[in-house]
Amino acid sequence: MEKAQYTITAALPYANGPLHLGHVAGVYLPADIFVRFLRHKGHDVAFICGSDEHGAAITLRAKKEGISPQEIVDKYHSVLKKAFEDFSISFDIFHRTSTPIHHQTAQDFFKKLNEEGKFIEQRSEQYYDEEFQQFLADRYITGECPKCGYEHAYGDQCEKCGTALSPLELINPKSTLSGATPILKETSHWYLPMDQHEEWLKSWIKEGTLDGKMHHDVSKWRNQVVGQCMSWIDGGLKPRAMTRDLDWGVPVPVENAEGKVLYVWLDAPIGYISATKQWAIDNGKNWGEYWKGDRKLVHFIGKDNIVFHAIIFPILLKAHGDFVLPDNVPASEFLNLEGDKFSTSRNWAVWLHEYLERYPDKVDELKYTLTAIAPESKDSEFTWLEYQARVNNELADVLGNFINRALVLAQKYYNGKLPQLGELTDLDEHILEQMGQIRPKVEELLYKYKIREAQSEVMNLARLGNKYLADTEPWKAVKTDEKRVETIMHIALQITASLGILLDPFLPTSASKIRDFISLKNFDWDKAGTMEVLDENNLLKKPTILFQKIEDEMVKKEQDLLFATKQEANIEQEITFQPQKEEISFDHFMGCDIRVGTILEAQKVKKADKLLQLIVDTGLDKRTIVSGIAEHYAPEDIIGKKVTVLMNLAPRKIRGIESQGMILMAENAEGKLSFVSPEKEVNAGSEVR
Ligand code: B3M
Ligand code: ZN
Repeated sequence: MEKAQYTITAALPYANGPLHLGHVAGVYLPADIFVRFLRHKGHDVAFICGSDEHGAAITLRAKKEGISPQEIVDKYHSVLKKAFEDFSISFDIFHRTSTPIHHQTAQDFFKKLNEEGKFIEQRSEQYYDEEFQQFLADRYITGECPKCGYEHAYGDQCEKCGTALSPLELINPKSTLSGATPILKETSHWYLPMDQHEEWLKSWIKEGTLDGKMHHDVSKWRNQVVGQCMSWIDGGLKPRAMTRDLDWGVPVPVENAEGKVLYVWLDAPIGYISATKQWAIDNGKNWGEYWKGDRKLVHFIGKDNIVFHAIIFPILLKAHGDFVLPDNVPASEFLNLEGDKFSTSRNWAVWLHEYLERYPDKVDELKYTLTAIAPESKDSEFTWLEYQARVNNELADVLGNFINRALVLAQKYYNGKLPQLGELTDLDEHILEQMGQIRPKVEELLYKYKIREAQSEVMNLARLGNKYLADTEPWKAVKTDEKRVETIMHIALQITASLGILLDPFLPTSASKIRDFISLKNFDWDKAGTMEVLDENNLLKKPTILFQKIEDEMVKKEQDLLFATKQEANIEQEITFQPQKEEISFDHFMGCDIRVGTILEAQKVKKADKLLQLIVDTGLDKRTIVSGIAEHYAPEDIIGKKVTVLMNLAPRKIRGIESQGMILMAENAEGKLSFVSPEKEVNAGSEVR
């Protein structure tokens, strides 16, 4: 049977910032593992990615950094490209959507659809900033969310309650350019009538059929992807504008469309096609083969991109007619970080390029951890403690330990030559059988996009090896039965060799080190798990340590770094202040009698968690005040404290106790209370004004 041929894409990251571990764990790493595996299985594969250099994501960033959009995309394209290279993500090409070949490809695509009447041109009123003389793209408008009242909702979405919005729904809209209220102005756009595509989409998503024929295996699609698509479709698809009034992007290739560009979500996925074209030119291939016929097109993405890859782009591809539709859209859920969502704006992130700068020789340690916790079917979380535990307990203690033991013993007993396989015991037979089952299981899981489980299955081989050595104890047996030890070591070394193969998609650097230790040059994936990977010609070298343990210091350092940014972010962004109160007259203020008092006694008020009953020396008298500070101060800690007292507040009964005045407290954003105490020594009774 012909081997399936694949075109694998990974979401084009916006060239407006660096990558964090969430992007890596959800999209780029699983895609890379899958591709490396396919290549080993002999499938023809193109692995396509690039930076997404259009849309408001770019222009807003440019505005923020005070440089041009071109400078922004140049800067971040290189940052992204380098990070991917340093992390050994094996794209065949990492392209850019600002290139002429992309603009041409996207425009041709649009033109064909437009000429064939696949779009609907429609006039409508849209927000326009008069000062900047510019129509406002969704992200350029903020206002109050009609659902939850959040005041800084965007024109396309409220980030507080998650509701998808259109700019016209915002209450009190404001332009983010000038801050002014935008006016409505008529403009015209090209709409994709998505509603006309509901029927075929339904059976394509649900049954995997297209034009009555089997198209793909739905059982391999992740539940959340099918679920999200069906809820969009069942909710009724609406026509969606495929053009925007913006001065950054691919110009709409139609006369009299000045100032209009293609919608970024039209142009970006076409970026997969233009990147393939460039790659084909560079490598003497025919790009068309990668987008036609029986090709399996697979999009690795994050869950926030599902609708674009599983509904909108398929509609466009089908309407165009020359292309295959995706065979699968493995979308991941989100990765969280130390108990909180990754957030670029709050700098709550571990940035890939920074990790790689700090730990250039710990690439596989990060790959392993991220795959082990990959958010394949539900959200998951990265913590530095887990990273340490995974590296120390699994990579170092299981994998590294096994490889090291096997190779050190091979040096000691056989000078680096492979000993003969002799007669097999029942235990050996059992081990061989288990070894043989691992590769097929790994393959089955990978073909189903269960990458996390596949990695753990490969680790089972290392576990098996460790257990085999622990059970057979060759270091003891060598004293009594050398022949037996030859067989044990032969098996252990074949396991080592199989690990050098099966680990390769997941941990390419370490796998290649292992293969170097055993001089394994012919890489034959299909032999993994058999007794035929190594023979007498393989020289077994002295191993070096594969994985250093992660010290507590490193964990502490990383945690501190992270939490320091959180504190900064709190100070800068999260505190919102109450607006100033209405003006009062001086006399009005002088009407308040405020003095310094000393707390003489304090006790909890029964059955009231929040209240303390205080006796306060006010200079004038010793009076009882009931204060709601019991959650912030213990009675015994505050005796003798100087505090500020509002004296002439009308007395009132609280829990049956008459309170004569009020202790003034400072309250922070989290509701923490603190006494307001004189900074120098002053007597009780001193007036405050
Ligand atoms: N740049 C959005 C994102 O990074 C977008 C993906 C494009 S894939 C064609 O989430
Ligand atoms: Zn809202």
